[in-house]
Parts: sequence; structure tokens; C-alpha cells
Amino acid sequence: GQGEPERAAPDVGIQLFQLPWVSIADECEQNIGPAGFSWVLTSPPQEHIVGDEWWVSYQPVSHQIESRLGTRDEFADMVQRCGDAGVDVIADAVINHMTGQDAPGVGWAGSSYEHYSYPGSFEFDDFHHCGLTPYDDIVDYGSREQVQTCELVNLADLDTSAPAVRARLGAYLDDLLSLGVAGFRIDAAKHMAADDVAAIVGRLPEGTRILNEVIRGPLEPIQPEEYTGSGEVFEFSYARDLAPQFESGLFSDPDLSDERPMHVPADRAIVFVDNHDTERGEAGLTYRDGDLYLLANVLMLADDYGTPVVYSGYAFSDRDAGPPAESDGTVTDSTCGAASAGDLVTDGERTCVQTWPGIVGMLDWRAVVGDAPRMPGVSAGDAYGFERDGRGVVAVNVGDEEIVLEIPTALPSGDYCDVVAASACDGADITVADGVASVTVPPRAAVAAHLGSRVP
Ligand code: LM2
Ligand code: CA
Repeated sequence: GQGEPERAAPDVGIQLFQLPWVSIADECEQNIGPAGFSWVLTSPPQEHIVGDEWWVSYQPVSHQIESRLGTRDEFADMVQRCGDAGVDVIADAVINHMTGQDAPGVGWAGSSYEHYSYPGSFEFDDFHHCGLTPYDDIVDYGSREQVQTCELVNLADLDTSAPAVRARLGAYLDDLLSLGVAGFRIDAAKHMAADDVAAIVGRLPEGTRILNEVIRGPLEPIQPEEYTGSGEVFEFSYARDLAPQFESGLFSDPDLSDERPMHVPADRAIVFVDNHDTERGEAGLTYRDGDLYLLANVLMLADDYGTPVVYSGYAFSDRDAGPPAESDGTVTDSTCGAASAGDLVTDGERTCVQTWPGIVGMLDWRAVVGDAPRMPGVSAGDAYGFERDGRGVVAVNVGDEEIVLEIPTALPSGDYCDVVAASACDGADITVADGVASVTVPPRAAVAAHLGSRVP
């Protein structure tokens, strides 16, 4: 035999939406590390307003690391245990704003607050009071000044241009780094001037990973490209281009030659099929789409553009509904058994996408294909597939009929096992001969093979 091919641990993340720290630690050890994910993205860890909705996480009351997802000690233990399992932790950093509450209150960890007063942290003058719109709310996304200095859904907007504000936010990020996190998702980055973001993250240690969330609005003045200097950027165009192809069955190659139009450069891009906001909004494909959702994730993981982040949340019918919680509000500990696409029925049930066999198989596929370029694809009916030059082939079929796709390939001749299906391999799915892979793709399925899945 030829032995095992080289594998380079792929840079793939998993967003664990509203999953408690103790559960993330268990998942890192049981599923995420073994599957080969290199990082997890957590929900925001800071003190927040009290409530049952998931979005209380996005209304900071203080920057103590105490939340319904767990305590500071539990957070620290999670980072340690994930690290031991080979998984970095990236924390969601809410630094554009504090709460959106007009009435005074007490936060999850006991801190008192008013809309523009957070004793010990921020007072009235630490906030933008934009004075441009009724109630200082953002009305016009065509106005850079409104988007960055007025309030996003009434959330008290920090004056991120002020040195004292930057220093306090920087101290929060430093605190998380002291617990071992590898980096941050910068929530609502579009709502902070790119210079403000650059100043806040610029003082962090070199190597700190920054993932800026800048929702691309093609006609808006603020563009994701402005934020590529301070970190990577979530590229919303990616899912917007991908999902419709699964809905229509009309697949086409992206621009393979160079940079994709309306996309940040590949080495700056974080790509996803959906996230916690888009599954409640614009996403064309979510867990509700079962097989098609898996297929879209397979194609994303097969691509050579950007760093993919797979999304793992919970089923819901009410967009505000939080995850299952104890009577004191603490989110219920939950780990994943075996699950697969389309299994979901009950509100609150976790999707556990990190355990789906097709996802796990594609992480190994991605490790084997490495940097091999994506070659021009082939379509036949409702099926589409492509090769990563000489390392692997992938195909999806969104139709109701089995399709045999012929993909030109530099893979060695022979029979290959499919790494997407959970079923045992009989070597009959993929045959390579004379520079062509004949891939039999069942209805609404994906099939993939790589150098290491050749039948000896
Ligand atoms: C984000 N990225 O830029 C987060 O990904 C997104 O999930 C956040 O919105 C948003 N920006 C602010 O961090 C979520 C949620 C909103 C929710 C806010 C604040 O989608 O629905 O707004 O968090 O918790 C809620 C209410 C809204 C109310 C606001 C303030 O839905 O009606 O506005 O609280 O009380 C008056
Ligand atoms: Ca702002």
C-alpha cells in the first residue's frame, strides 16, 4: 500500500450557540477535539441583563465573566480542557454597547445598572449620544455616522473613540486572554469605526485572533473590507451565494481564478452556512432543511476559500426563545449523543452538528486535501461536484434521482470509500479510472473521497 496521506489539521471552527461552559468542555473532549475542529466560538461570557431570551447575552451589564452560561471558574476550566483536547476558544466580545433597557435593573451577577450608568465601568459621558435621530436610534444604514454613533436597537452605544473607554474594553479582553482564550468575535463591529476596533484590538498580544462581524450591505457606506486590517471578517456574501444553489439545483463555480467579487480576500474570510442571527433571518438554509443543510456544509468544507465555521444551535419556533434552562435561569448542561441531519423535532433540542457523520468525515477530507486548489466543477441534472487537485473529490445531489457524476481528477485510479455517509464502505460509490472519478450520488446526498479513502 501507499500508506496514509499527509494531513494538515484544518482551520475549522464550530459556533456553539448558547451552550454552557461545562458542556463545551465536555464536547471538546468527546466530539469536537476528536473530530478535528481547531476552535470553538462561544456565546458572550460577560454579565448580562436577567431574562429567558437568548439575546440577554448581547446586553452587557458589566464585564465580569459571570453569565447564565456559567461562572468565571467554569469558563477558565473550559478553556483549559478544550486546549488539552487541541481546541482553541474564541469568545464573543460585545464591546459596542451595554444594555438596551430604559428602566434601571440588576444584572445576572448582581451589578446594578441604569441605561447610561454602569457603576465602576461606564457613566453617561462614556456613551455616544448621537443626537441625529429620534431617541438616538439608528434609522438609516446609508449614514455611516448613524450606524457607528447612534444606538442599535436602543443599546447604549459606547464612545469607542474615547481613550478611557478603549482602555476598559481592552482590560476586559485582556482578562479573557488571561484565562487562555485564543481570540474574539467582535460583535457588531460595523457599529464601531474601523479605527476604533483597530485601536482596541491593536494593543492585544500578537497572535490574538480577531473575527470581525461586519454584515455586508452591498449598498451601505461601511464595507467589510475596512476591517480586514484589524482581523478576519465574517463574509456574509458566502452563504448568500451558496444557499440559493441548493434551493434551485443550479450550481455554478465561484470565481476560481482570483478573488471572488463582493468577498473579502480568502485569507481574511470567515465563511458559514448560517449563524445565530441568520438562522432567525436571512439564511436560505438552516437545520430545518435537514439533508440540504448538511449538503451545503459539505460543500463549504470542501471549498478552498476562507475559514469555515460550522454552526451548532438548538431547534426553536419562537425567535426569542432561549435554550432550556434551570429554574434559577442557568442554562441546562447538555452534551451530544449521536445525531444526524434532519433528526430534529422538538423546540430546545440541540442540533449537535459537530457530531453529524458527514461533517466529521469532511473535516478529515479537508485535512487530507490541504492547500490543493479547487478545480473547475461539473454539473449533471441536480448534481454538482469538483476536485481538490489530486487530493479529493466531492459531489452533492439535491434532486430525487440517483445521479452518476463524472469528475475529471488527478487522483490515482481505484475504488474509493465515501467519507460523508455513516454507512460502512463497500468501495462501490466512487471509482477513478483514466483521470475521471465516477461518483454515484444518491438523492439529496453528498459523496466525498480523498487520497486516504482509497480501497487498498
Ligand atoms: C449582533 N451582531 O452585530 C448580534 O449578533 C445580534 O444577535 C444582536 O442582537 C446584536 N448584534 C446586538 O449585539 C440580538 C437580538 C436582538 C436583541 C439584541 C440585544 O437579535 O433582538 O434586541 O441582541 O439583546 C432585543 C430586542 C429589541 C430591543 C433590544 C434592547 O429584540 O427589540 O430593542 O433587545 O432592549 C428595543
Ligand atoms: Ca457604536
